[in-house]
Amino acid sequence: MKNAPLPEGSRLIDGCFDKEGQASLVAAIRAVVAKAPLYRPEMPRTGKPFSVRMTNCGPLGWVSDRAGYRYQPLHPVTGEPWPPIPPMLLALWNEVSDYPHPPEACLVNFYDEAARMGLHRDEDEAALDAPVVSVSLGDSCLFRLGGRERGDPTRSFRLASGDVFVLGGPSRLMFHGVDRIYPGSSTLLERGGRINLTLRRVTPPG
Ligand code: MD3
Ligand code: FE
Repeated sequence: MKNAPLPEGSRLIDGCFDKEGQASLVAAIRAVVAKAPLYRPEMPRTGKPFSVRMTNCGPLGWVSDRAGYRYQPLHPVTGEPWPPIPPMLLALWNEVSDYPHPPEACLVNFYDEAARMGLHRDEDEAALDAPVVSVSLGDSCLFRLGGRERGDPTRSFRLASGDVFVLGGPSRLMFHGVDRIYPGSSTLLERGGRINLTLRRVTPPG
């Protein structure tokens, strides 16, 4: 059971979505991307482009540009509001988050075979009492989970299509990243690659 060695507050649900559920999610995300196209964010200050392409759905979306990281209600390229979070993802949040308010942002990350994500913490959300709920679709990745400090030891494991990862409590502020994609490890996406969805509560309720 690969759930056993995970830190307190984190829970990996292997195969949470079966093939049919994964296909439904991909269809829902394609509809989101049709309205809010994937774009390539840039690093704060340097403007270095991300290797991951991104979009969002929900009232708020996470963006990065030379000015910094932030949540905002409009797509930075189209200037339009982000489309709503698909009902399937709201249902997932209700099942696994143990949080009594809905998520406000769903960040959609698309990785081609060369994309990766450096070690970082998700700390742009004021509602740090809410977990982050992640869904992996398509090719598997090598995921790295560290500790609360950048230099803490890390452990690596594969996230596969249909896996759901819930990061709450003491795990919420742990460093994490994606070291590599395994091209050809899934047939879910016709042209390959990996999609990661992260559901987030941004603002404290009330
Ligand atoms: C561990 N995404 O979008 S999701 C991100 O696979 C991000 O695209 C990765 O990190 C991806 O910010 C990882 C799993 C995840 C999400 C949030 C976490 C792991 C986490 C927050 C704390 C600790
Ligand atoms: Fe993250």
